[in-house]
Amino acid sequence: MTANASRDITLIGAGLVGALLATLLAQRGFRVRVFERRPDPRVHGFIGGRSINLALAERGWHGLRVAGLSDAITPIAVMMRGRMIHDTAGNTNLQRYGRDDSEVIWSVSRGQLNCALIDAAERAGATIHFGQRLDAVDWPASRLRLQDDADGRLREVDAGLLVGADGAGSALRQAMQQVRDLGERMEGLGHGYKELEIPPLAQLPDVALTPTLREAKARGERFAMEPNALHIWPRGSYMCIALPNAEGSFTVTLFLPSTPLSGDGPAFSRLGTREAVEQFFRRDFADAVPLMPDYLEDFLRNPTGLLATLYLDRWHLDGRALLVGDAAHAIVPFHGQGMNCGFEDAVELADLLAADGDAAAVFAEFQRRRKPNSDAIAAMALDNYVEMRDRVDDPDYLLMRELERVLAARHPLRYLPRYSLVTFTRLPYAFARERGEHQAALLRELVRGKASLAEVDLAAADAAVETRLELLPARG
Ligand code: FAD
Ligand code: 8R5
Repeated sequence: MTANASRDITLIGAGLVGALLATLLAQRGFRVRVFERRPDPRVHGFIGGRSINLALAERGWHGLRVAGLSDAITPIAVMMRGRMIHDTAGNTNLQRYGRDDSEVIWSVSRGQLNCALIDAAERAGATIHFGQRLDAVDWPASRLRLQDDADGRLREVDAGLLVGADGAGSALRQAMQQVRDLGERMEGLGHGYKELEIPPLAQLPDVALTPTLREAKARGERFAMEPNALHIWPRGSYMCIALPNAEGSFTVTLFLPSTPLSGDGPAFSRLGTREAVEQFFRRDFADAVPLMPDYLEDFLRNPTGLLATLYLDRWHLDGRALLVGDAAHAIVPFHGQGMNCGFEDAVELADLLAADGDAAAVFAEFQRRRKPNSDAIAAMALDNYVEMRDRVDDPDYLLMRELERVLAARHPLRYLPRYSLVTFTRLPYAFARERGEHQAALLRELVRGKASLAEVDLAAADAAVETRLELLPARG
């Protein structure tokens, strides 16, 4: 081994997490080599990524800040202040996420974000080999087999220290499983998703528009709905959401059971024809239909995405290989935290590797620190599906949210809603989950049998907060 062996790192995957990690490691003096299956998205456009935009929150921004990239991303991000709830009659209502505009989330284009991260990795000195798919690992010989995606040719290179950021279907994970049982468990949700689009206002024909929207279009407004919100059409056991894109469109996602939950419940399995899809959308999403001129074609043409949580007992093969991001802990999307969590992984790993040359010790410590937190966000993401699709328009829930805001304002050092802990702080996810449980138990007791905030005994609520909730750690 050369003296510098431990400063050489091979990454598999230049997706969001791999490209950020490559940047952070190169900035810390590591020699970083990345193999990415897809062609260079800066040359060939962004392919294979079905989603057009993602929600970026504090944990994600922190990763970008550490890499020196936040100033490059800010101009392409669209602020989302809260949830815009669309009821079946087409009425809308904005529920703010935070106290003010300092507590918001941001919609960014996946393609632009990935390209910016790849540029940064190369600027920092990393070498990215595009069109190179990891095919297999020869562990005894410490060799990687790669396949060139253009001509299908196989080649072998030295493995070195391996980090897999190759996503939920990780090839490195599969190769690791051949020599060590990682305790993999994939839990399907039984729901899938379909992506549709609301184009920019200028592209919508006047006949489809309400008089108000027609005027907005004539004034040159870009968006067909409120741009600074995450739109939700909650419908009980399913929902649609929409996130704004900077150029004026929205990416709409329908989340729906794969097969019916009840006799007459809607499901992807029942939406095989144009007529069925049209009937379903006209009944449940009537206000969105006029804004989606191509939704029937898109629905029938676009693939149905699958939703699952991936759990592993082990993320590493002693000091030889480690999994990060979705390759280690893919989660369901309902908290918008998959990338945010993966960026936390990247920062934590880069810091650990920079501080200690013993890869086996670093990988074990990484898993020890991150696994409780990825388990916690996996569970909270599952909870948030029920909240988004079923509870956001329920009176009991709204009363709890109202009381929660009052308590958070009266006790800023003790009470912070779980959504805020996850989204606006960098306190560990496991802490957010535990604190969230205590706060939820307290809220449930305080609103039991109450119909409005006026009936809640605030003095008793204050006392309960003071005695039962410890002071929060300084916001990390
Ligand atoms: P990926 O981004 O999947 O990157 C993996 C990379 O590895 C890819 O570039 C792939 O080509 C490459 N690769 C795969 N196999 C090989 C191989 N054999 N050899 C070489 N390279 C390989 N998260 C949020 O925080 N907020 C959101 O709003 C949000 N919205 C989402 C919307 C959609 C539609 C989806 C699907 C996910 C969303 N997520 C969101 C989750 C987020 O996309 C993931 O958590 C994040 O991309 C994980 O990053 P990653 O680098 O681990 O994996
Ligand atoms: N991922 C998101 C949230 C929480 C919003 C809230 C939810 C689409 C496939 Cl479903 C979803 C959120 O609680 O009000 N923040 O960010 C992103 C989400 O879905 C993404 C766009 C998605 C996978 C399809």
